[in-house]
Amino acid sequence: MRVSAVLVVILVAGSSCTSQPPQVTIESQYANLSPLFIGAGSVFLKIKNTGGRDALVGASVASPNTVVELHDEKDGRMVRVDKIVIPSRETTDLRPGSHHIMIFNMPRTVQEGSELTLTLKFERSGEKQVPIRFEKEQAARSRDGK
Ligand SMILES: [Cu+2]
Repeated sequence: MRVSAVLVVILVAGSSCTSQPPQVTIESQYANLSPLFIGAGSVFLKIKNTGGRDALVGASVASPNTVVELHDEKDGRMVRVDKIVIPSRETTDLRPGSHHIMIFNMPRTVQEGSELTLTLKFERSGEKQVPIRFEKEQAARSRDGK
């Protein structure tokens, strides 16, 4: 008796975790006007991700001359980065002294109390808009609560 059965085993394990879509929400956002440079400010927020991994790859505001950059801080100095990795099932905190978003060359009409709509661009989630309100640096700092 000849046995010529072929067993095909399809493994569906392994990659299921990374292929899961990200579930990104933005929380606790606030913005500081720069005390040093007119028209510059920094934005801090939390990116909550209950799904698969993602990355923040850019940001913009709807003002033609305004430049928005992603920054990190290394050895007390700010450096521009191309992306901020948003791990799966974690909350990524953009905060003073760490990753943050910088806005340069804002219109002169932007001052304390002004609001702008910031558009965040994610590698996998696409664009997400978030309203930000500019505060005095002092007021924002005290929020960290030490
Ligand atoms: Cu910066």
